[in-house]
Amino acid sequence: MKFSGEAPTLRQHRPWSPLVADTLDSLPAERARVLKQRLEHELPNLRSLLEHLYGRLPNFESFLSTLLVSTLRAAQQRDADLWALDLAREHDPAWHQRGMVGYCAYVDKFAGTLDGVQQRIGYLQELGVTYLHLLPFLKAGKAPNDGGFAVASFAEIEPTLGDMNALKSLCRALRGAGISLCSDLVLNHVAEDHAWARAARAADPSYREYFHWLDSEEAVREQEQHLVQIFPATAPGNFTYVAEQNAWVWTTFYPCQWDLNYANPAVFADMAAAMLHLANHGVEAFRLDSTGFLWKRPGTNCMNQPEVHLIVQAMRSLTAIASPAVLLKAEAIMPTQELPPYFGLGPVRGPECHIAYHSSLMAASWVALTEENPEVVSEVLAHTPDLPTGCSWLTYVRCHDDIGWNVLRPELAALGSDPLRRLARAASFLSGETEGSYARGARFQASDPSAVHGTNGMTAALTGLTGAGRQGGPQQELALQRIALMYAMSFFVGGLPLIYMGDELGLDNTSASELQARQGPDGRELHRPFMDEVALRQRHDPTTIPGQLFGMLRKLITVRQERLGHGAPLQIRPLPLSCASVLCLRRNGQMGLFNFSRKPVRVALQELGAMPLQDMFSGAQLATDTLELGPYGVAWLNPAEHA
Ligand code: OTU
Repeated sequence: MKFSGEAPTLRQHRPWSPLVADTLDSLPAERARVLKQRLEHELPNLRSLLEHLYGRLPNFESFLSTLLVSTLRAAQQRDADLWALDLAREHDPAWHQRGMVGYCAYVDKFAGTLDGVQQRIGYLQELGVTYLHLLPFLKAGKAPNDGGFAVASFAEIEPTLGDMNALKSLCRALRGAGISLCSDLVLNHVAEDHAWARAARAADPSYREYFHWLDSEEAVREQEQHLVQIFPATAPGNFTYVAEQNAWVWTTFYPCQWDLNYANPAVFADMAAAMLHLANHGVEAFRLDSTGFLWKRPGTNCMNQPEVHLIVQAMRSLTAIASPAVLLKAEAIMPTQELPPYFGLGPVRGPECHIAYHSSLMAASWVALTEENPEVVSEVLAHTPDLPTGCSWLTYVRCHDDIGWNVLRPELAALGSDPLRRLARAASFLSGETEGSYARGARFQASDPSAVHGTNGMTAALTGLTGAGRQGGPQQELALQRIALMYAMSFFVGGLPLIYMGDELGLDNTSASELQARQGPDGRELHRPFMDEVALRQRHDPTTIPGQLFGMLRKLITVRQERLGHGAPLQIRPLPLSCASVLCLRRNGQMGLFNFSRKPVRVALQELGAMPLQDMFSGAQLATDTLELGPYGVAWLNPAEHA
């Protein structure tokens, strides 16, 4: 591992402490043998990562030793089926790269409770889902709690959703159905009513050190100059005054979310333990929430600091010891060029996350849709690096958050356009403000008229399906084609494409009455509707909108599984075509064509190079020398040797 230009120190591999040796000795022989091997493999790197973070502390050796002991204990407690899964996946690191398909939902909105989700496994299987991200289900702070992203206990389930046994049972049932459960791991902050925050508020000195404090208004003002605002309208500022302490605690997001201080090794150790505990309940993937914010360096914007990668790589190393079946997924909503480090490709080299959200690609696809021109998508993909073996992009059309626009600034600037103007145009179109716009979204955090922040709304609302009135007709047809286009692109590019709950049935935005009933003013509730049971029952009826969308996604999933190669590393390259509205992507040898315009187009096959070509959806070989793409039309093509 290299870090901040220091010469790599050649470190004599020290044996582990007597405490670690005793722990190993106390384990059943077979587990001890495997764990010893894993420890031998991981420890040099893990030690070096942690030394960079905490090596200056006098008790470093005992910290490391305690951490290793608790990691070994976690491995010891792993159920036999999970232990077996660990062994299998250790020898097959590409296990998650064979056409995995994700689905993301709130437990209550999808199925009421964790048990309810278990009842819906058949539905997920029918759709073809193999990865289920359930939005926060751990015990949350008192409402409003940022949709559960203010966690009050990492070892308890939100009581209205179930308990830890229900989680375990759900994970096992999902696993039996070939579906991996992903849980959020909200690493950056805890709820103000989490025990750590309560103890800190009550002046417990060791818990005070779990957080970041500033002791004057000047210090707050000074620091704010360097920081961004995540929720400028509903939660301005990054600090919250705590009267009991007569000090300001760092709160990047809502005031009820206290940022953890990772300079304190106890924070790292507690969060690692929380992660391994959840993994032992059967969680197979962690969505590392707000990963970019974990390390504060005064005088900087405190985003994407090198230490973030030391922390995440150390977490990865602990899972490699105690639960190697587990995937780590970075939720770093950052410009494209900031993302490679989350795969361990930055200055701190080494295994890090398996998966990361490609939010620039998502945002770019919406700009492209509004401009009826995919130029921005091409620009984003041109700057998207190939990934190391075992790593993939998570691609998506919508999620529970807004579409954040500012990640696209670098690409728009590179295209020579005024980023603010262009993003403002897309945002105004999608919120339905632009004359003639089909969209029914809404602006998010739009307090500053000179800035552009994000856009809310379900896919159906943003693509014109809602606006078309659900009475049939050409506008509805166009909207359905837009949805198919957006998902087809996501499925073509992604190692892990994610379906956001409701999109498979074309659900509209949360209703006005429901929005009113919900606590808190957060505009993102607009795209957090409850599952519509009527729509769900219509999914097999192709004369209905739910039937058409469900069928369309099923088709994408099957064709992707059967015809699109899954080999890693995956290379996605845009291929310029003479027709400006068509995005042409090469995926290893295969091609995806996406017409972002409502006008039908013809593409001369000659421009694509390879011949003959097979249409993956119909299975037929293309017989003519031009390819017709209808309004928002899509084609996935195989060169003959793949066919
Ligand atoms: C994440 O979001 C979650 O996805 C949000 O739902 C939470 O509110 C937030 O963390 C706090 O836990 O910072 O790096 O809409 O894109 O807040 C990613 C803004 C984040 C989100 C942003 C985000």
